[in-house]
Amino acid sequence: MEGNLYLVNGDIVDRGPASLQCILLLLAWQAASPSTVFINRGNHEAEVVNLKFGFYKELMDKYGDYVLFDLFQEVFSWLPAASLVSSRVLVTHGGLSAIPDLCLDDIRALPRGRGLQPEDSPLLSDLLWSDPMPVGLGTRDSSRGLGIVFGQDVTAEFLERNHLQCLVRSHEEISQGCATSHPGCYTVFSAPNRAKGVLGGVLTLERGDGENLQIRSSVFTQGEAEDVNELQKTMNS
Ligand SMILES: [Mn+2]
Repeated sequence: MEGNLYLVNGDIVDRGPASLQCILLLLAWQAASPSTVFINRGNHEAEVVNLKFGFYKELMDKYGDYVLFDLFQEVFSWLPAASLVSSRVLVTHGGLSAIPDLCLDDIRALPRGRGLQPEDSPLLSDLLWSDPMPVGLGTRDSSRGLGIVFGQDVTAEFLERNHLQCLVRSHEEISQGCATSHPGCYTVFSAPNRAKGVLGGVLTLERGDGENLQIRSSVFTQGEAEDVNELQKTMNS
């Protein structure tokens, strides 16, 4: 809708047989309206993951051309690791890092381009691969093999240090589309029916009267656009 900004939080490919159409459509929207459409990098916008989870095979089946795969890796390496909304909400695909005293400037300083892969940078890898712990404090290694798991104390300290309201991330399938993973950390997952019955989630961030943004969650089901907003609720104010 006119006047809205749209941020897609990564993992656009490796999600079924039409990943190519999804990423091309998003890139076309971004090219047509670069000040309106924003795309964060997910852990699936990466070479080793694409080789294993479908995007490489999809490109080879459709075009049989490794050069195209290489071009996509170049494009993916230019996608930002995170986006900052109204200086108050940090949106990244995975989560936080165990790097001490992590600041927004550390994220801004991350290199991009030239085919850079997440495993080339510990911070980039953590931002794209980490998960919040629902309970428990501190940080631990992740069973995913990359990234960490982090507690609400890590989130709270990061938000305080960077004068942020909250962290929004994706990366985990949430059957109800959106959830509060722990205080200050929301998860939104927007691929309905990835597993049967999974809802697609959308978070809407709006300026309110005060400093904080108002965050509302909505869900949709596959192929039923009329259901958008049907289950809207306010997550905080
Ligand atoms: Mn992911």
